[in-house]
Amino acid sequence: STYVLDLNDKPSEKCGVLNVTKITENGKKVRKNWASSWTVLQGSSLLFAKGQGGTTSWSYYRSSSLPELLLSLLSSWKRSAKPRPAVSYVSSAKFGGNQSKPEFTVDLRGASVEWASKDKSSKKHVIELKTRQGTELLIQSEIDSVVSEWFRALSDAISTHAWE
Ligand code: I3S
Repeated sequence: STYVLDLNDKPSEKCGVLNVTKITENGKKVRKNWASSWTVLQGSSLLFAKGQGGTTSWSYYRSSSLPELLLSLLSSWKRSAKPRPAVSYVSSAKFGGNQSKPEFTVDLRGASVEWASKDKSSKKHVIELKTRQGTELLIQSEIDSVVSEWFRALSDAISTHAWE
């Protein structure tokens, strides 16, 4: 698990488990579907991999294969101008007998984050992320410090990549 902390030392490279739901997709409102997702921020990309069952994501976290997975993911992103098959690393990887399921990636260039207003969710510590493509996500954790760190990391990533 210390490997994960190493990655998290870099402001725009961060990973962890968050509760996530889309509320809008391509400008159209969609039904909320809160799910626990393994979340990776790398540069201007935010990737969500949904675990099967609530504990799957934590089993990655503890897995010794995680650093290799993330490093291959990160180096593949860095190598290719267009970050195309990054998700396949996640989809082909098995940890502790559980198979991960790639959900989606979000392009943070031109996106915005704010603290979600009360009418968006009854939950505490909710970030609202809006992409330029018209997708809106709510991102939440019961642990307020976790959400605060993500708020800062996402804001940093958005401003760093704003002019790309
Ligand atoms: O914004 P809403 O519609 O109150 O969101 C709640 C619903 O999505 C609810 O599921 P149903 O669609 O089966 O009613 C979820 O269980 C809730 O978690 C949602 O609200 P919160 O306040 O938790 O985001």
